[in-house]
Amino acid sequence: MSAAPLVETNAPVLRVDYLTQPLAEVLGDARVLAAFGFGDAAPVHADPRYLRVQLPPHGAAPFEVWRSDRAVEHGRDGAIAWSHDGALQFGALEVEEAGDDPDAIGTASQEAYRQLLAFTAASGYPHLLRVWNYLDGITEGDGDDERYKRFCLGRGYGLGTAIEGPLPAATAIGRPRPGAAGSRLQVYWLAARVPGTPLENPRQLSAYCYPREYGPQPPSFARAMLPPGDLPLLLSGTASIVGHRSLHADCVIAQIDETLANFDSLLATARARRPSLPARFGPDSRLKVYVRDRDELETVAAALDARLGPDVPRIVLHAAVCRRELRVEIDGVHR
Ligand code: 3EB
Repeated sequence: MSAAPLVETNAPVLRVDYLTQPLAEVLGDARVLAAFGFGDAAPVHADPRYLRVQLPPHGAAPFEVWRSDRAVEHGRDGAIAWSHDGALQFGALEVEEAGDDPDAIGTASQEAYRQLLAFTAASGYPHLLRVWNYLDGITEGDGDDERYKRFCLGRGYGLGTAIEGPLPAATAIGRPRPGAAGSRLQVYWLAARVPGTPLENPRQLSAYCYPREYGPQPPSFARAMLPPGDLPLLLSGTASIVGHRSLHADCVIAQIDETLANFDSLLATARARRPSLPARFGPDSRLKVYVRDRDELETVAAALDARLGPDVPRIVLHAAVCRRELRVEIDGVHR
């Protein structure tokens, strides 16, 4: 007769949806691990599962909601807001930049990653799957003093021996307003009790191997993370970079096409591990699109309408990418 059921009843479930109902209703669902609102018009709410990300959306943005299939616990521990469902943890942390520190962003990122690692380890979710980093004035400063490069250095120190990997998938994006007194680094993450599989993209040099010209500390992230079980593929911020070079500095449309070609290649890599993943983005993908110039928001939205059609849910945000010549970056999840 039939063997014992192969269904792993404890297997985590994770759904990402873009929802337009009121925030109170979204957070009323006890299975919600995390919810994000975009732009200054997004509500403020004390629930530790909710985070406002101050990137202005193109048009009205929905909430981005990450849901489990079981009851979620949540709370705060010092500066860290957390939630977990027994298998997965979301955490969020903000670190103020000290006004009198010439390397305020480096100091803040080191502190953020030190706290992040201590918390994930102590709480029993030591496997970092995905991290999002938001900073002000990301390309301000020159040479090795550029703020993104200082961020990478601080992140490297904060990671300590964890920098040896496995590294999480990640996004590092700038808030579009210029850096000012009162800047703060916002970091949030998804961690798990069991590890995922980091993936690299054969069209791109691994970011952690970027040559010295991009800064003293190569960026510490993997191109994607394939979590265990049936969880969606977690896609890092992806731009018009082939090898380690930025391409098409003068054309946002060409940058979009190069970025989508990078995703084709990344999805092919993921499908070698999990053949059930679709080869192209579709109705179960969720994309976030970051556009540097306000004037190009509409162009990018229209180009994606033409390339992806209406069936691939996406949110277009005004944000600064971490290389000055990059006009657009896309991240998301895929299943
Ligand atoms: C790139 O491919 C674009 O420093 O965490 C993308 C995703 C980028 C994450 C990070 C940076 C980061 O190099 C930039």
